[in-house]
Amino acid sequence: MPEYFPKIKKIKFEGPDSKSPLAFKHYKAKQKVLGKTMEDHFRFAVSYWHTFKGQGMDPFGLPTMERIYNNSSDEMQVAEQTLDASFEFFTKLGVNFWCFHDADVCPEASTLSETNARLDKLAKQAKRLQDDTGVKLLWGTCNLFSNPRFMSGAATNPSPQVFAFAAAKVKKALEVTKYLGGEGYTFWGGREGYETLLNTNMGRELDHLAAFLHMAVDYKKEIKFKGQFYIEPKPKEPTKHQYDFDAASCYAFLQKYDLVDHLKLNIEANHATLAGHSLQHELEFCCANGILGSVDANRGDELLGWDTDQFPTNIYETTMAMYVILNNGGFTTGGLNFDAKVRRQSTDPADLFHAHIGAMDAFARGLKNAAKMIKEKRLSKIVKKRYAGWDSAFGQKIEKGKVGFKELEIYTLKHGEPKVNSGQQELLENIINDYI
Ligand code: XLS
Ligand code: NI
Ligand code: NI
Repeated sequence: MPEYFPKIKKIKFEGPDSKSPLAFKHYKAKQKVLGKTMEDHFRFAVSYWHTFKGQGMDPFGLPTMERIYNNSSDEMQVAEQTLDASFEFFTKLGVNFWCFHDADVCPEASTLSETNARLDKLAKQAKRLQDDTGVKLLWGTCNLFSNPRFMSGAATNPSPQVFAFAAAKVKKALEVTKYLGGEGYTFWGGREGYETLLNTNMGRELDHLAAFLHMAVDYKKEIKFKGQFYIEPKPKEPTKHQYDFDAASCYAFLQKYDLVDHLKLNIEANHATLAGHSLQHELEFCCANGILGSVDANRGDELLGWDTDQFPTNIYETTMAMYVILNNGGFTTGGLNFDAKVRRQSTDPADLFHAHIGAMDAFARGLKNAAKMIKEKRLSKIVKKRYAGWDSAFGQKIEKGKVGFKELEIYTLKHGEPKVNSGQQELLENIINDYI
């Protein structure tokens, strides 16, 4: 097999003093933190679409990135070369997982059955590469947004024929994900939303989306696919309004349609900020409701209002994210998938490595910081104290539903004005900075 990244050797841990751009300074796969190796904490995954199919196109310009694996006019040959190149990349980088959409790996043919036959062929190759390298599939997914047939949505399309086409695609994607031993499967509502309410029957579309997910749940059972289903919130882009707006609206949707037991959430940092939240907020919401599944690790740009999908580099953010994730017991089926792309001007193959190395190091630092915060309990003690009143006999009576408005009025008339306590935000912010 030819080498596709001949200038790059296996990336090693060299420690914080290393000046080598192609080495880890903080991420050491086998190093234990809070009793678990870093690789097991993170379960890092590379996303196939950005890293191997992204070529620097934007709405104003053509691709900027040349890759040797694209050097053929035969699209199946390109697909096969790209798969080989990707596993060389995963191995050299030292990540244990990958994620892909059917359409990233497999160029669509003119009929569904031909496309499926192509996908089978490529899945076989992927399986062989997985077996050879030990790299596993964190989750698979289906692209229901690029082809023009999906311009008005997939499960929420006004046409039942498009709904059926989408169902057939997801059916196949589930089979392939199962075949590859995928630990999960993600539903991101590519164009499940609307551009204008003038032509949209929102209630009907939501019912259809739920029906679609129920069919997926049924089929999952039928084929005995054991992976975890995820739904990935995003408020806008490509449509003006996406139904899976944020974690809270996904949760309400899942509850209404009796799907909570079947789907957890895949939270993406840049989608959180597009929804006017922080990544930490979205994670915390999921933990509070027992629905955290996996994370698409990236970041947006503070000054741009779209999904820039940049690699995470902000240590403050990785620290707070890991703090929430660790406090929730860490990942089980999920992991950290770098749903991120290098900038359009970062045209060297080496830039793909720099991007991932930087992101993995940023998370390693976040993990070490968060572990120290958890061990030292400076933050959690203050939070615990802030709510201590609820642990008293009086607070417990309320929490356990033993008193109502009448008793609380009697109590208040007797005890008068409650004492107010400082929220100590600045103190807490200073404590965090002690760890960064
Ligand atoms: C796009 C989404 C997408 C999903 C997978 O914004 O993040 O990449 O993660 O379909
Ligand atoms: Ni994503
Ligand atoms: Ni995104």
